[in-house]
This record gives sequence, structure tokens and C-alpha cells, in this order.
Amino acid sequence: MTGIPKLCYFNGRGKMESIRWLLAAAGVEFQEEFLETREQFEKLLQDGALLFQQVPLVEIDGMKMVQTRAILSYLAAKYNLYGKDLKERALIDMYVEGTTDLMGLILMCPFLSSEEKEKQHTVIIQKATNRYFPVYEKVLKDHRQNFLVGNQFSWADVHLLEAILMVEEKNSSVLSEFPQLQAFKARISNIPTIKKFLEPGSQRKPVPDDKYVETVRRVLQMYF
Ligand SMILES: N[C@@H](CCC(=O)N[C@@H](CS)C(=O)NCC(=O)O)C(=O)O
Repeated sequence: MTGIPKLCYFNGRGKMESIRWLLAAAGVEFQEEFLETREQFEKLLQDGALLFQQVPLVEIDGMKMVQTRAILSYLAAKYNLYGKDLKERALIDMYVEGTTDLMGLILMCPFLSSEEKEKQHTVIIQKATNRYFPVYEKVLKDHRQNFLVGNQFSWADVHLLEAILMVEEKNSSVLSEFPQLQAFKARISNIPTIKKFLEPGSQRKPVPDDKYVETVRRVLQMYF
């Protein structure tokens, strides 16, 4: 193992994308192995690399880490993106769980039929504008800081920006009623590490396409 974290997942967003975002935000270089075949996945299983027979897998600091949430909290703590005390950490956890729930609604989309996709699209916009975005809008308005928690850039900011951009891909005017979030988006997108990640050619992955869906289904033998 080198000192550089190694990410093992499909060549697409899925559950790994927030991990890529967090590493990029922290300015940490990482390498990636993309799962293209069933044989690659079976080799990982045989080697005992996947504790619960699932990816994402991240090799870091001599560990083979699985479980997205565990990986993200480890990275947030390691790279000082997890608040300055327990209470800030609790807030970050709450905000991140909210954005995780919102992103969860989007993550499943590529695997749905076109009819189901249309229904899901309505649910996403409705939940984003009525449940999730008003919370972050109010937080930013009330405490009048540049960041969601304290006055320091954290994992919660990275995760919220990722979620905003994902929802905007579904409806580009979704932030029209949220001035605080518009300003937040502009501010956070301008942080040099994030700016770099948002530029073409970075390790950020595009909107999932049919090829990605086909690869995931084949590698995981999803025959439904
Ligand atoms: N709780 C796990 C779930 C991971 C997960 O569902 N991974 C999928 C790919 S995105 C997988 O490996 N599925 C294979 C299986 O469950 O057999 C996490 O958050 O990391």
C-alpha cells in the first residue's frame, strides 16, 4: 500500500462520489481502481477485502475500509473537516444525514424505469424544496456565517454543495427561492480545492449513463 488512498468502485458516482468529493475538498490526491468485471469483484471477495461483501472500498492508512459513512467520518476527522468540538460534530452529522437522505433519492434514479424515473423526479424536487433546502437556508440565514457549522469549512459544506449540484441537474432553477443557498453555492464552489474538482478533467464523475448502469448490474449480478 502506498501513502495515497486507493478507491475501489465503479467508474461512476454511486456511493463513492461523496468520498471523492471529500478527499478532493481536503486537497488529498487519490488513486482509483474501477470495477469492470465480475471477476474483479469476486477476487476482492476471495481476498477478504470486503467486510460485508460490498463496495465502496477505500484502502487508507493500512486499513481496508468499507461502509460509506465510516469512510467519510474517518476522512472528515483526519483532514480537520469535522468541527472543533463534539457539539459541532453532532451538527455536522445531522446536516450530513439530511443531505445523504436527499442524495439517496437521486442515487437510485439510474436504476429505475422511465415511468418510475419521472415520478421520482417529482419527489426529489418536492423534497428538496419543501424539506431539505429550507433547513440549510435557515441555518445560513440565522447564524450569518460563511459555512454551515461554526465559522469553519467542514464536511457538511462539501456534502451540501454536492447535493445542490445533483438536484440542479434535475431542475436548474431549484435554488430560485433560496438566496442564502445561491450565495453558499458560489462561495463554496470558489474554494480552490473545490474549484479544481469542479473543473473538467478532475476525478469527479458525470451523471450516470446506461453504460454505468449496465456495468453495475453485470458486476453485482443484479438480474432484476
Ligand atoms: N451500507 C453500505 C452499502 C454499500 C452497498 O450497497 N454497496 C453496493 C454497491 S453501491 C454493493 O456492493 N452491493 C453488493 C451487494 O450488496 O451484494 C455503504 O453505505 O457503503
